[in-house]
Amino acid sequence: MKIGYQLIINTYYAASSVCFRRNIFKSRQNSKIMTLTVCPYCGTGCQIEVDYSGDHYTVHGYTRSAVNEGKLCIKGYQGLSYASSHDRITSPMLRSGDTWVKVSWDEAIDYVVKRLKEIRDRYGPDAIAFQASAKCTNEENYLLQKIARMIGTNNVDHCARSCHSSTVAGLIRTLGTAAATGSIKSLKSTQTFFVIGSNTTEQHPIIGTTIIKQKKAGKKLIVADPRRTKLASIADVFLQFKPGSDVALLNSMMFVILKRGLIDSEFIKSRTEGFEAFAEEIEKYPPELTEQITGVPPDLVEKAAEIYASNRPSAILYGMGITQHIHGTENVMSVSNLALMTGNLGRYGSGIFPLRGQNNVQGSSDMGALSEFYPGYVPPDSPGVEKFERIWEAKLPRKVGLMLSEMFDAAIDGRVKAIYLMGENPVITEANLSDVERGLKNLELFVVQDIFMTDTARYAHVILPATSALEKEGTFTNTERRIQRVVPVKDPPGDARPDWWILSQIYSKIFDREAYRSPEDIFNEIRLAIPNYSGVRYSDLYPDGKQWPINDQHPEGAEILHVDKFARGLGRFMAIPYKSPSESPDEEYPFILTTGRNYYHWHSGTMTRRSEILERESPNPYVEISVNDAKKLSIRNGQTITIESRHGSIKLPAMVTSKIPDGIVFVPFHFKEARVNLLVGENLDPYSKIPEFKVVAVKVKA
Ligand SMILES: Nc1nc2c(c(=O)[nH]1)N[C@H]1C(S)=C(S)[C@@H](COP(=O)(O)OP(=O)(O)OC[C@H]3O[C@@H](n4cnc5c(=O)[nH]c(N)nc54)[C@H](O)[C@@H]3O)O[C@H]1N2
Ligand SMILES: Nc1nc2c(c(=O)[nH]1)N[C@H]1C(S)=C(S)[C@@H](COP(=O)(O)OP(=O)(O)OC[C@H]3O[C@@H](n4cnc5c(=O)[nH]c(N)nc54)[C@H](O)[C@@H]3O)O[C@H]1N2
Ligand code: SF4
Ligand SMILES: [Mo]
Repeated sequence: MKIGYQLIINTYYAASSVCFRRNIFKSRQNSKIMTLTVCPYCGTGCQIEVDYSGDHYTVHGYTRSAVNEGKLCIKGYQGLSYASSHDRITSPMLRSGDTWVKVSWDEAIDYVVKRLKEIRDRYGPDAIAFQASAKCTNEENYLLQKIARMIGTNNVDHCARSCHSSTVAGLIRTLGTAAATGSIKSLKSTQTFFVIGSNTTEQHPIIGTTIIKQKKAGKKLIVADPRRTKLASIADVFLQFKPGSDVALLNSMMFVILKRGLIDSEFIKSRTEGFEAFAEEIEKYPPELTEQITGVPPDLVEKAAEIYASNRPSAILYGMGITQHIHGTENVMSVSNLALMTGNLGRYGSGIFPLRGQNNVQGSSDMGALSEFYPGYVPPDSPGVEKFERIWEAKLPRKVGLMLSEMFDAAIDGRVKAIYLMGENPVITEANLSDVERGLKNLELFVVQDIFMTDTARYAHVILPATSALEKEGTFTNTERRIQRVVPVKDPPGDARPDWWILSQIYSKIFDREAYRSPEDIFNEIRLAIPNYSGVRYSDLYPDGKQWPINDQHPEGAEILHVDKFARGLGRFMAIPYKSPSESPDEEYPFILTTGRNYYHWHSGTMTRRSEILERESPNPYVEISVNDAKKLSIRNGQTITIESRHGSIKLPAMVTSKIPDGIVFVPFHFKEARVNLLVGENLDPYSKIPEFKVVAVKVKA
């Protein structure tokens, strides 16, 4: 029986030299005391209630949550067991030859501080690079970027580079803010969903469920994806198109909207700029012509355009199919054009939803764990940096730093001598893997702060054991800008310590400053640093989170952005011509490889592959190939085949499926047994430096 929710006060939480008391929201359900926290997986940010006792997790969705209303996907229910896995790292370690020896925290931290100072003094601050983590809290990311910048370098970045960096580059140019413009709740008022390059039911399942429910209630659904996703199979219009041809497809939809007079002229006149040059560009994309590029029949483009523009409010939801291209930023700006010309911004139920991937990638970006932005998206060369010089009492660097995708090359050619990496696993997840490994081997200092001995950690000189999201305090910001409290539900294993505590010790010793006492202590500084976070107290974020901006104008936060005016003033149209991807199929490499994810696993698999149930559902690597192509190449379902690109080759079992069209193969990047990023080259988007994970020319050999 559920007895209901209550506040259990004075829960005691200790981390070595720091001890503090917290008010923690608990409920008694049956005989268990459930702790309210946030799911550590995707950017949806579902609130979960967890009990961990007797080596077993009981998990419920929090029914009062504005995000998930009690629902969870399989990773929320079955994916938490990684935290109690027997092979967590439990002690700091220093390399000694080919192995590592356990040391005390004092020894490990003194060593890291001494080596960082030596390298800075010898080679300059830009010889050090920091990799932050969207798995970690806002407070932890804020602290890591602060350390980097106080050392004197903007070489600090994280996995947003491989993910939504093109969203940041694109939407800041067109709207002024790079975040979802509406709330998850507002999608209940959406009349038309346009899902492009997002496998929502597998990658943001709770948002996917909302779309399915709304579709069943009579709302319209358009899906654009090279693969027949679950949403594609129930869509009113499915635009199955060639990977990398998004701009041509979007321009042709906009051509139809313009020709049929379905634009919102009043909105364009009063709230936007640049329409004429943009309109001139899309004139060149009649659907009959773009069919040669996209492969989509003109009548489908016309139908999609008409539904999107006339059944308003319409919302565009997009993912990596849009962002992970050498034209990722232009794809994003194209999406923005479509919403602007139809007035689908600033109104409830409309909007643009870049579905943020990691649990805290929105927050890590807000915190300035990006080499081109200080906290709150302040560029390094702008006068805004003076504020940080005041708050941090330090002289700060003014030139853009190295991006994640550039750090390994810089390690190869010796510009970077030390990398401090927190919570990333680039040896599986970065593009152009052979260069990543060459770079890591070349470093004088490589510090890895993780919860497991990852494939990347094997290159480390120092390993620092962190606590997981289930063992620490702080805040995550989800895909709808909701800042939510993360609360410990179990004790950390061995001598693992929270990331914020480790960073705070290093900060205190490098700069001879007082260490932070708690995540709340750091959050209070974040409020001073970032205007969008300024108006909320840490204690007011629990049990319900709040959506930024939270400031004097929006004391309770804001569900919808750009209501009266855009963050940059006027919304800006961009004229975007279609350009082909960096690799196209040819005689030698006749297939297009596109990469991504599945429902059960998470990125490099360090977390989900430790869950017996998730691993049972998806135990092996695989490559999806069409029934026709398999027949032509005499490939049987399950047969091990070779996929080879200009950059490398892997062997893995074939999954013969009608989900994928002829000429395209798909490989999820979760499996270290078949690292697909050995096949992905070094081509980057010029604005955002995101790698082209979605289009690689390959050959397939039986
Ligand atoms: N289960 C699970 N969930 C996750 C993750 C995970 O690893 N596992 N990762 C999280 C993270 S960090 C992220 S960023 C999100 C990513 O979430 P998504 O973006 O939804 O995931 P992807 O599988 O990378 O790609 C999405 C879709 O893009 C399509 N696509 C491929 N090429 C193109 C193209 O050229 N154009 C278009 N329009 N579409 C194309 C693919 O067929 C795929 O259906 O998921 C988050 N959620
Ligand atoms: N081919 C291909 N490659 C891709 C993509 C693709 O679509 N195709 N997608 C890209 C995208 S969108 C993303 S976001 C990246 C993801 O790339 P990564 O961020 O490198 O992937 P993860 O496996 O999530 O790595 C997170 C690491 O953090 C550790 N960790 C978990 N919790 C904590 C914690 O609390 N503290 C600390 N210190 N560590 C913790 C985990 O053990 C793991 O090692 O991959 C990119 N790579
Ligand atoms: S949808 Fe995302 S946040 Fe919600 S339970 Fe699933 S993985 Fe966790
Ligand atoms: Mo991501």
